[in-house]
Amino acid sequence: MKFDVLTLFPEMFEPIKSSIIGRATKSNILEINLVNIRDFSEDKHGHVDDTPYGGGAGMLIKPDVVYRAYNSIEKTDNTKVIYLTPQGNKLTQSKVEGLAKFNHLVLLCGHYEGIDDRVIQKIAPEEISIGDYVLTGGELPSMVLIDSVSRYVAGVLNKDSTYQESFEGDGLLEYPQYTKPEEFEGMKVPEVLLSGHHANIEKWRRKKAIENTYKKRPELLENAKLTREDKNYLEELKFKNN
Ligand code: 4GX
Repeated sequence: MKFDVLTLFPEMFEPIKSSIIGRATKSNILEINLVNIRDFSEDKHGHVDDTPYGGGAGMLIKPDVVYRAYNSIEKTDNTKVIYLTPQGNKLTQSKVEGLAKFNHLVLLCGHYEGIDDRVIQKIAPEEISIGDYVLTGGELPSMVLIDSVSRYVAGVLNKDSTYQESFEGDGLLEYPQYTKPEEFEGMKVPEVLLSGHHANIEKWRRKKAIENTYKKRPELLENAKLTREDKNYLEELKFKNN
């Protein structure tokens, strides 16, 4: 999978050169190409922004500069162009899964007060927001998108393919996990996890995932994929908590 990132601050992307995403780029499973919008300024001073018509605070990125940067990127029929903005569609896990079906994402990062609207009209990217809060630019949202989408690219995570099907696609929170020591500050690891009885372990984990979701994010249960047995357990929990 290839990501082309259009940004005025390519140096902000150091964090995704470490850890899992860094390893995946080094082994050519992912390609992250940072394109500096400033390189497409034709101004003798390298200016990329200017004041807004009609007045107001701050600076806007000039449309022609962004358009030249955008046109420098080769697209295919499997390319999707995205503009990170608080006005966009929310980046949810199902959105992430959908984006992972493309093999080329072009991410446009605004900064300052944003980008001249005409080039947004011209490019017609999908607008995506990572959440209802205001950041200083689209760089952190781009990194969030790259990180979350990359988890779906084969070979990025070292886990067997059944994991995602059994625990991630169902919209529940995770079950609690434990490692050594067997006792920490007087708290023991649940007995079932030491039993080696895999069917019982799976049942226990499923119940804990449901319990966790019910206690911490009950609204997620509306869209969770629950079996008859899950629903029975949920009713039991509701009864106990009333
Ligand atoms: N989820 N930002 C974009 C620049 C900007 C300003 C005005 C358009 C209009 C954000 C978010 C986010 C901050 C990215 C402002 N663009 N992006 N930037 N939340 O807050 O995606």
